[in-house]
Amino acid sequence: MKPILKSQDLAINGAPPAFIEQLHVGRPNIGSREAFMKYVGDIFDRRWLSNDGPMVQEFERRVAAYHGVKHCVAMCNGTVALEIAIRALGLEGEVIVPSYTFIATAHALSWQAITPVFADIDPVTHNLDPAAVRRMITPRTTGIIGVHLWGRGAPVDELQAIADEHGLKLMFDAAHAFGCSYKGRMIGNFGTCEVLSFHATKFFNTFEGGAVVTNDDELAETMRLMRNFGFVAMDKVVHPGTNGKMIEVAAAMGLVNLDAIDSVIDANRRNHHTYREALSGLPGISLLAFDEAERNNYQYVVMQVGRDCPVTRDRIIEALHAENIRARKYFWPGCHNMQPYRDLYPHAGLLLPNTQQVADSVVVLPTGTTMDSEMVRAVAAVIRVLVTGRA
Ligand code: T4K
Repeated sequence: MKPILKSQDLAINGAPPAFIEQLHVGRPNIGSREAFMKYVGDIFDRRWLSNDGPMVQEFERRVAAYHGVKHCVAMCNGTVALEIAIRALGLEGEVIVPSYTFIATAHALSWQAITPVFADIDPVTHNLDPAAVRRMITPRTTGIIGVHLWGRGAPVDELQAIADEHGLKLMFDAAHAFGCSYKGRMIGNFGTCEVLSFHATKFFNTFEGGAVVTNDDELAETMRLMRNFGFVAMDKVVHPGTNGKMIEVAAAMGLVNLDAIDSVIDANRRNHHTYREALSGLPGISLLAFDEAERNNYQYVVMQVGRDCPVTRDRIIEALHAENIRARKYFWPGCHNMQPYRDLYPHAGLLLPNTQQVADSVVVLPTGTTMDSEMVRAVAAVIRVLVTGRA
């Protein structure tokens, strides 16, 4: 598709928007380069690159303190952190998850021969619908993994009540929820444990990385063993395990980015509010809101295209891409429609009407520290022209 706008339509103070080249969902936020280089120098001087080094230990302490949780067990990425948490909790058989999530939530189960059973979401919150979770429980169900989608808390209390009633384990995929709160309490304190992702595209990154945060001493100890092949001491393995360790240079990036976190959240908040203002009044266009009484990271700007919008969601995506604005259809088409799971559940769509509807309507727009208000208004201008036919 050709760009729908000529560059002068988007000109700001007469200048064409060269920055349009760079607008991606998931552009990494990067803290002080000088501080990072200094840390790398320290790592080289110590010649300690991995295996529970001092940077990783410091990073774990700071992440745990930030979330007000007893333990942070840092890992090489969020997917391995999910796998280790699932195994440490002893999940097996079937585990209930949303289909409307990144594929890693489902893969972390099926990779361990556990069947992910997809429950529908609430069309307003995009999080698991507790009534749908209840409907999916069978004698083989051993647990529930809630996802705090977009950083907005899943219905923790309702899911905990279901888990207690049926003797199920409850954990959360909190990959989107670093630094967020639910009912005033920081994420990290819900279920038996919660899993964070620090992937490059997350608002807080360690290049690649993840962690399990928990208040359960025994579980934390088991996961520490599991991420390092089960070694308890030199030449002594006491538990089955894998290589899930975070490396020192990743922890250094994490420390630098922790120092910058307030300014990143400020930029995301500002961008979110600018989008809200710039997109207001467009027919069929709405922006997912954050509860300002909670702590939010605002890392995802989630626009929904309703049936009353004169243009379709896919046409909007196409037009944005033609302008080099790499908006995303997260998490279309839903895990249940991805090859490995579509074959497993050919009729899952019948049980997941809200998942289908939300997955078909979402456009995630670029944000983060690489964008300022002018850029946000330029992205909104493309959408406005498309929807109204006027600049
Ligand atoms: N659970 C949930 C709910 C998750 O969302 C995720 C990850 C996980 C679990 C698993 O955690 P990790 O194992 O990943 O730690 C991206 C990320 O790869 C993935 O981490 C993330 N969720 C997901 C939401 O987004 P893609 O397929 O969109 O990635 P990709 O390569 O298309 O990158 C997205 C955009 O970011 C591109 O337009 C370019 C830009 N980008 C990307 C990278 C890596 C950059 O500008 N710089 C970069 O370095 O999955």
